[in-house]
Amino acid sequence: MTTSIVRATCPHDCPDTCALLVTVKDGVATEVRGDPDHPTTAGVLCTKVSRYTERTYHKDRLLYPMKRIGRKGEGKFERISWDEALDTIAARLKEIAARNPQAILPYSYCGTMGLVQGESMAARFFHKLGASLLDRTICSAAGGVGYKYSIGARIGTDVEQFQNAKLILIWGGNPIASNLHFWMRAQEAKRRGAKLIAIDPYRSLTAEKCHQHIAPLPGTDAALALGMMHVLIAENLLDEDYIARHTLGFDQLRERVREWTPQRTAQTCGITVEEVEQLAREYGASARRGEPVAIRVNYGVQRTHGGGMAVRNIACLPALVGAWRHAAGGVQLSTSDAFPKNNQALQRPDLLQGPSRTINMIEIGNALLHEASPEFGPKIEALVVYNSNPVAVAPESPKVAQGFAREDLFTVVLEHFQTDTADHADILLPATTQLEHVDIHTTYGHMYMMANNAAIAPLGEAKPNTEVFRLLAARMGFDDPCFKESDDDIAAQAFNKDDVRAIHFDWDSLKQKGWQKVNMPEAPFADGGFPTPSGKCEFYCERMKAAGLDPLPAYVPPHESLASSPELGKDYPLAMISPPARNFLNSTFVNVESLRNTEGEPHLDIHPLDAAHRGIEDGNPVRIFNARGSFVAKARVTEKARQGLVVGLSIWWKKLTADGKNANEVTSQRTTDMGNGPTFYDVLVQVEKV
Ligand SMILES: Nc1nc2c(c(=O)[nH]1)N[C@H]1C(S)=C(S)[C@@H](COP(=O)(O)OP(=O)(O)OC[C@H]3O[C@@H](n4cnc5c(=O)[nH]c(N)nc54)[C@H](O)[C@@H]3O)O[C@H]1N2
Ligand SMILES: Nc1nc2c(c(=O)[nH]1)N[C@H]1C(S)=C(S)[C@@H](COP(=O)(O)OP(=O)(O)OC[C@H]3O[C@@H](n4cnc5c(=O)[nH]c(N)nc54)[C@H](O)[C@@H]3O)O[C@H]1N2
Ligand SMILES: [Mo]
Repeated sequence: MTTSIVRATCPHDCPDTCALLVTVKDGVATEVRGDPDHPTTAGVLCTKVSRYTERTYHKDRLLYPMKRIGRKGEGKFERISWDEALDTIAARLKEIAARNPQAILPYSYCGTMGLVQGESMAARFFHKLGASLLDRTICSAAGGVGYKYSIGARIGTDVEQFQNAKLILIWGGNPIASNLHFWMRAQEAKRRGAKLIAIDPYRSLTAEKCHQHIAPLPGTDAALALGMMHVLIAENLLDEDYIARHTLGFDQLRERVREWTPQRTAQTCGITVEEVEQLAREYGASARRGEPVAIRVNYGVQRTHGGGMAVRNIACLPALVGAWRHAAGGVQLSTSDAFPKNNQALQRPDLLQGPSRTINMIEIGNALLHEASPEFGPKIEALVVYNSNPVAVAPESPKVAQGFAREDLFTVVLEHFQTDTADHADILLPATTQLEHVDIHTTYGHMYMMANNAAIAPLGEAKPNTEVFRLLAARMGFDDPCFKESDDDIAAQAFNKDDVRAIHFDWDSLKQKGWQKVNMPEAPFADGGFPTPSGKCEFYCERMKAAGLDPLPAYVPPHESLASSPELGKDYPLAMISPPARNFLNSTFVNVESLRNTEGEPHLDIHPLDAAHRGIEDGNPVRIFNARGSFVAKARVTEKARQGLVVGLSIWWKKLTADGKNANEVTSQRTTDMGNGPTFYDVLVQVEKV
């Protein structure tokens, strides 16, 4: 028996991007462990990924190409050869492209975060074809834009510093579920005497374990940050020297926040005046004492109409109190911009021969149902889906499902499993998992470049995404040399080596070592140097003005809330959010029995008073509905959900629920104030006993 240990990387859409050690015995992966030497992984994996072999060798893995033999969505397929599959696809794409290539749309997101199996060969293929472009906004677009307006780039406090902080605000995140290796640092900080405060409308697993939990109404975080600024300024809890040297627009900011009294803030956010004042005082006073104060702002704050502005406002707070002076102070949203990714080489946008239209992925429901028009362009005739499960994850699912059910739509899906989306494919192609292919990764939660070696041979006839697009490119007659590059060739081009951050990057040695930190200063803004046009933290932002936005921190209310849409609130008086369940990764892992059994079935957490009012008792099946749709879940009557809020942890596969529906039946396709992002947590519903 031969046994080897292969260095790999967790491919999932999670800030932690763990370093893995895969044990392989006679060609079979028997165990996946966290690398004890990798500083952030520290030998620890989440429950999901420690079960990675269970997913890889799952009895339902797609192992052969198939073609549809039933109705769309019915899930009936028949095995075909790769030649037949690829010939069919190439013939259809050629025929459509001859009329108008923009009638073809690729749809992908972060099933794998790998730069090779994500947007490399696939992007080259669709650029060369001249297909419609996809605006990949479904997750982090709003916050990313807002953060950059304030501090210039998606960089911030290094996760490896958080254990040294004295106060940590965990704002709109549930790291026990979604950012475990940050949580390990936060717990270490707690052991060393730090205070942890969770800001979350829901008493999440994380909020339960913090010293304090403040529960504002969804979509009101921008107001809470304004109220904090008001108190910090009114009570002079400021770092005047830092403000003078490294910020822009303090005087205008002072004027702006004058109106955001603790009373007004408390009323807007649905919390108490004391909570507003005490939060600001604690933050400002701790910084005043020279202690590192840190904010981990996560994605929960940016899934409502004003999500961009909320992140922008929060990103202004550290500069006011001089928190950036410490390596363990400041704020982290994402570390994505720490990596000098060479998108030009990976994706070859230059292959696109003319301008193409862009479709926003969160509006896929509307887009698929759109007829041709001068503004819209051609009707979508073909859809190629990889690394994503839009029928389960995209908002306003009734429209998405209706679009995918169109008999005149030609749909190709590359997948590991027969997901809700795969059920609608005309041609379904088996994809390799991370254990079966090569990749290179950046991360959005730490600062290591990560390598993934293939641990085992592909199962069945599965192929990497890259190989599928290589083979299709050959059939389409695309002869640019870039369509012949191997996965290793592509990985070797992933980073711009002229950039000081990755000057030491070398693919061969990265593959050997598994990971390598980028060159970044420990305390990135201790001496200012923000990557904004002014070089300062921009309280006043000219770029926002140019984009038609308020150039100062402001409050953008939700599209749907009792305060902002009282008419709608009469019929649908409850706010609904649907954040990730701990044992799922978006809709990935829902079909792994051991994990699904731990989650049980779809639940709806509802406050005792809201439940009593509707005659709902714990355990009752309830129907959650609004004008867009409805779904059924089992009520959990609990004070974890604040009054006026219901919570349905997600994202369930529709076909694995009792009624074949999930929380996205009721979410909307409306977008955020910045970045055209989604508003998954900006939803009013009504709930009734069934
Ligand atoms: N186990 C697990 N881990 C994951 C994922 C998963 O599905 N499962 N998904 C991954 C992905 S793609 C992402 S983007 C991240 C997301 O992970 P996070 O950044 O943690 O974001 P969310 O899970 O969307 O929401 C986190 C918390 O925000 C709260 N929240 C909702 N609305 C608001 C609001 O308006 N204001 C405030 N302050 N809080 C609000 C929710 O109640 C929730 O507890 O996690 C990644 N990690
Ligand atoms: N209601 C509600 N909806 C949400 C959210 C929410 O909080 N609430 N969160 C949103 C967020 S933050 C995000 S990021 C999106 C996530 O949406 P998606 O990125 O679509 O994520 P998943 O649902 O995990 O689907 C990824 C699919 O890719 C497949 N896959 C993985 N690796 C590979 C590969 O190498 N090749 C191929 N071909 N396929 C692969 C997996 O099997 C899986 O089915 O969902 C969004 N939708
Ligand atoms: Mo996400």
